Amino acid sequence: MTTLTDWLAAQTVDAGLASVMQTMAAASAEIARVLRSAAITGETGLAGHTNVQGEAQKALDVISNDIVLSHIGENPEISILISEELDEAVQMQNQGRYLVATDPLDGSSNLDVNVTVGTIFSILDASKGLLQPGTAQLGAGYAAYGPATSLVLTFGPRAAAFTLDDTGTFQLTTAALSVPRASAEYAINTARERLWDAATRGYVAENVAGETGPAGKRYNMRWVGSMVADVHRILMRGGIFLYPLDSETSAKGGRLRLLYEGNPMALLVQAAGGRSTTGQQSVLDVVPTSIHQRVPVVLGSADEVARVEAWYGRT
Ligand code: P6P
Repeated sequence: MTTLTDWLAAQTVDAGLASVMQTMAAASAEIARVLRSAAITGETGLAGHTNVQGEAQKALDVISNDIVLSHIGENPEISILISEELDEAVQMQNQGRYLVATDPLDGSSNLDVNVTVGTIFSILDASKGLLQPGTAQLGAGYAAYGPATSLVLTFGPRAAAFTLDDTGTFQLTTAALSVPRASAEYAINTARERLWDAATRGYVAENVAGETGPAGKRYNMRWVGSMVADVHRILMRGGIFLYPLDSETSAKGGRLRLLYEGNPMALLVQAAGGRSTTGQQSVLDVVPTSIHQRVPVVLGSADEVARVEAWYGRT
């Protein structure tokens, strides 16, 4: 087996950048340990606070953010942290070259029912400011806390997957993830159908029409309600994830956040041969105007994303 440390050493990337990945991997392994016993220690209750999104913070959101902050503070290569759980960007004591944007615990509404949640992160050059498009990312990754703890990373050219072993070491389990171009599985919250735009409605209707419809094949639908879980499934076996603009989210620019959900996930999926779109452009091309900006996100198997883009092109 190849450990994360060995894999990073073999990558042709700056040692400082590799150390940022190690830092986020170590933080993720600690969060995994905390989650495993949270129901026993009673930490899944509300923290009594709300985050910048106005969402009730779970105790574990706060704990996970603190864990990330602690690990990042120990890495002199990281000078700025942007977190879903913090209103403003944090200037660390260190003058390092790198900025990390993270959702420390995405999907935390699933915690009480023991459904996979995750930590998502994006790595940028701190000298280029807080508001950089996804194409500027130097790396990205997520940890998925499920039956196993998976870590999926990219520096751009490819995406690799690791699994946490019982010694707390991440072992390489897939050296190069590849999202199949075609798929018959889509992920969208269908309870929002009445809010969808014509393009989303048209694309989903073709899927529902199955073998006798325009798509000419039978589709299945999966929606976990945890982006990390849905995206991990897509990276492992293909499919498409949609959280498009709808009549309710359009006022805020979308549901998911650009810097620490849309961008890292789009970079990972594209590194594995998939595609992403907001409906109008690649997620990675959106130039942020604020650190907690929201964005519509469609990503996954290239042929499926292309069908969605075609629907937006004609509506
Ligand atoms: P809905 C979790 O809160 C999250 O940010 C993503 O992880 C997930 O894909 C989405 O929201 C779920 O949204 O509308 O189904 O609750």
